[in-house]
Amino acid sequence: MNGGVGVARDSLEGLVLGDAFGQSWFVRDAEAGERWLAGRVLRPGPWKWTDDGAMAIVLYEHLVRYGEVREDALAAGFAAEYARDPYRQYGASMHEVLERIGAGEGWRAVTAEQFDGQGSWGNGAAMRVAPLGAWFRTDLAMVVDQARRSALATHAHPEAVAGAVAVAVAAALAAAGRGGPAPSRPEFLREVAARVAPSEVRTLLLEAAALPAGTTVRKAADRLGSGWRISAPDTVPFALWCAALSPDDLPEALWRTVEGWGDRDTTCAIVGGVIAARTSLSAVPAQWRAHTEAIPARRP
Ligand code: F2R
Ligand code: MG
Repeated sequence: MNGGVGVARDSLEGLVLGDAFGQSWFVRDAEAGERWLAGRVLRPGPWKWTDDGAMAIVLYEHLVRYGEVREDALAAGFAAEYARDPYRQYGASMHEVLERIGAGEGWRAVTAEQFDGQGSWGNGAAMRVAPLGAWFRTDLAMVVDQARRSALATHAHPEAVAGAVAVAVAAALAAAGRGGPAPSRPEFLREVAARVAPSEVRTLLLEAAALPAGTTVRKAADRLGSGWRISAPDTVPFALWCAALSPDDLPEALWRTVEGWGDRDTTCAIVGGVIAARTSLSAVPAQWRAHTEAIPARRP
């Protein structure tokens, strides 16, 4: 199914922009960072995207090529991209996972062995998946199935899969709602949670939905986490709560998301991918786009 290259491409561009913007906020001087953020002073460019962008580009190009997730080819595609440029701040376990897959080992065995046989519950499967949700936006059952498959190529733990499903569903709902009014934050988060298997990710999505109107970003980050553990549960519910703060204003949502600090390239990548699926990048200031490292032309 070709669910819409254009909408998925918008989501990819939003994800890459969010990743690069968030990454620019890893500043050495935390006090100065707070001041710059309060004054909304952009960090100097260029803003380089990281593993979030690198893996999302691979996944998007995979969908353009095959129209669906083919796990063997996707795992090989991630490994090939890693071999081309391993210096994109990949998660710690991904170095071994992608090197071994690149060397010809089967992805199922390699991913299942990580962390003493638990598999990774990192946020790496969730950070790259929004364009897939946009791609399959007319069929939520398909979104869930395809997101699951895309996650398992690198992350065997059910929490990582749940995080990827949640983000993909959120992007699908955002894309499907283009041109119409956005749902309320609790409605949106509950609708996402309804498609996610029982997990800590789902429990925290429902907790996010129950946070009262007027909850500050800091308070939400305290309750939900903001990626300090680099896990799917402490990243995805917070990021989707942030995406629902201003679903029609991508720059505003990214400013607010950084207020949670934490894993800011990844929370911003998720927010960017979800909101741009609905809004495109039309309201993003030219300077932001000029600062952001370009997405390379399609590779064979
Ligand atoms: N913070 C990063 N990358 C670290 C860069 C360090 C350094 N500069 C370098 O290059 O080496 N950001 C990126 O990592 C996140 C995505 O991570 P992903 O792909 O899920 O990787 P990983 O390693 O599988 O999981 C992340 C960490 O979570 C903990 N963890 C996961 N599963 C666990 C388990 N079953 N038991 C215990 N801990 C588990 C580990 O600490 C993992 O390293 C994104 O933020 C991306 O931008
Ligand atoms: Mg990153």
